Amino acid sequence: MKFLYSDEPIIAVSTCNLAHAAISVLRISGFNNLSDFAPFFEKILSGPIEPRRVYYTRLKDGDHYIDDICLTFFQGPRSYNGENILELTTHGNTLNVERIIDLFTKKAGLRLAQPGEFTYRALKNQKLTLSQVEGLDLFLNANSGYALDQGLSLLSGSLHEMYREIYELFIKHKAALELSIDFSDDIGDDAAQEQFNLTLSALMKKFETLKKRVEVQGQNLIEPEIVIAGLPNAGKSSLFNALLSDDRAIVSPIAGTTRDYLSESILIEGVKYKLFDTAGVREASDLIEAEGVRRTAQRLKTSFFSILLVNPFEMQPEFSQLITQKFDLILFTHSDLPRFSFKKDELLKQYPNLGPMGAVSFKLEADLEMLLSGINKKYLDAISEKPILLDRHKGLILQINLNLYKYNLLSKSERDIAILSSELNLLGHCISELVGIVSPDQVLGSIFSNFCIGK
Ligand SMILES: Nc1nc2c(ncn2[C@@H]2O[C@H](COP(=O)(O)OP(=O)(O)OP(=O)(O)O)[C@@H](O)[C@H]2O)c(=O)[nH]1
Ligand SMILES: [Mg+2]
Repeated sequence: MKFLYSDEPIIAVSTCNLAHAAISVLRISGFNNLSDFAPFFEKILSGPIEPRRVYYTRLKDGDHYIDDICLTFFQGPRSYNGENILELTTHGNTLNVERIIDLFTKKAGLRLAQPGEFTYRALKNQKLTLSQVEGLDLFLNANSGYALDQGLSLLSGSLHEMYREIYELFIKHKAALELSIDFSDDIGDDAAQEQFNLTLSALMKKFETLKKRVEVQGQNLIEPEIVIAGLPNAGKSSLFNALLSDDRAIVSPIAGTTRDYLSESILIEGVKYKLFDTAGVREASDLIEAEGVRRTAQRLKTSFFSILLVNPFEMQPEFSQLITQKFDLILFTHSDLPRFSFKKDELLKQYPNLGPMGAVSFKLEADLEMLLSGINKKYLDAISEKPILLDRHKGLILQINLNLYKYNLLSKSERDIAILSSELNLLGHCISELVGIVSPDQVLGSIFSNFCIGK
């Protein structure tokens, strides 16, 4: 976060850096005089450049013709971040883009922007609140349609509106409390009390709908993880490869082939998950394997969807310990082998709990669809209540809930206005943080660390 206090003019590529992209957008921000750039553009720009109009021109380095470009000028404060911004649409070849950046940094006194620096300036110039910045981050890094929608909703849509409404209701209530302290003689105790009650119940009612959206589930839906676990030789890596349609993990009949977890992205019904193949759980023969087994347990704890694979032909004593964890699905592998039913029944007698937990025999090719639709169903169920995705927001909403509850109780019994005011201030602090009006430095660092250069 070196850039926090800098306002030098900066430049960066704002489109993704694809080697063969047709076009690329470069942004220059924070300069004072547009005319400083005149030597870089050809004569058609001899007239004044009107803001928000696109101009086609030729970029040059002295007499050297560099590229045909389009440029648009956004005059601060009416721009994305409140500063003067010049957007250049150039041809996308990365070499070309690097040459243009080089030209402006070496000959126009611009500095290469750091990740998130454009948006940080938008926050600093109050063009965006902190919550909107987080919404933008969610939108840009979304792993599903739901996350895209929520990112947008935070950026400028209904969720942003709801936060603002809660903030405004809070301000109205604060005013009602002050009215009852300072002006009850003028308007009368009853009228002041009525104002107090009305504004508080409006705030609580509005907040109730928001609160429901953090109570629905505890899993990480921003980057949901699917974890395949089981004893060695259960067929975990085989399933992992089959789901990815790729020979990504080594499969072998030697127990303990996978010694640490592997992960890959997988797209299921428009949602990007992280799929994990883990080390088989058993009494480890060395330190590395022991670490692998410990990591399996860790992955299971944070998983969105966990699958236990059971090969009834290869049991180990550690199985009893493994099944104390909660799995979304238990699958029997090796169902193509003779004596499978016999082995499975034998196992179910020993572990009767496996049956009711939904264990099914599994034929790799045939049942992948069933497995994928089970995962998708869980995701759809999880988002049906429109959960809030961002942890900072979830934490603040729960904190506001607690403060509001305490404040409401106090307001019914406490006659000491000083105590009531101080409780209301605590509540106000949390609500301001949720709306993003207060921007504590510690949250800024973690939010902006996610941003790419050029945003
Ligand atoms: N017949 C049969 N063989 C299977 C099935 N699933 C996996 N295998 C075989 O079982 C052996 C072990 O499979 P893996 O996928 O490597 O098992 P794993 O659970 O990853 O094992 P570790 O990495 O050692 O923990 C390999 O030889 C696979 O080809 C199945 O459903 N039927
Ligand atoms: Mg394996």
